[in-house]
Amino acid sequence: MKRLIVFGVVGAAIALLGAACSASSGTQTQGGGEGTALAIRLKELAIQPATIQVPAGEPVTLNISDVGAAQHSFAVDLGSRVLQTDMLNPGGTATLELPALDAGSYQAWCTVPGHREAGMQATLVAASGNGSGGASGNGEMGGMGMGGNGGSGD
Ligand SMILES: [Cu+2]
Repeated sequence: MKRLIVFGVVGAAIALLGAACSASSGTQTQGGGEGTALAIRLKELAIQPATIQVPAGEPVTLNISDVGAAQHSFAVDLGSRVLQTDMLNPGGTATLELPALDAGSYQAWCTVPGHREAGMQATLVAASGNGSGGASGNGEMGGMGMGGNGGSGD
């Protein structure tokens, strides 16, 4: 009879261990890295959106993609320094990690010579305070001037 009891205790202990193990391994909390990520598109002589709105005071990740037919890049002047991506090929992507910014406006542009002057620029606006709703989707540009000048000169 004693042996039966011992086995019973051991068995219970093993069962408890098993339960503890499976419980601990099954209890993975998803530590979602909080943070803001924005998609930026580069194309022939435009950065979209032309006004890039980010929250002030927290890091922001910009996911930049070249959706055009030529090489582009993305640079932003943060005042103390300029951050920029590598030159992107058509279809290429890059990630730019912005530090926490003071509220204000920052200039962004494409570093390819002539592109900024031709309108390939944007304003990055850092604003404090979330939930200033009213996202009015007026991003449509009327008539995109189809530049007829085949731009591969020189
Ligand atoms: Cu460009």
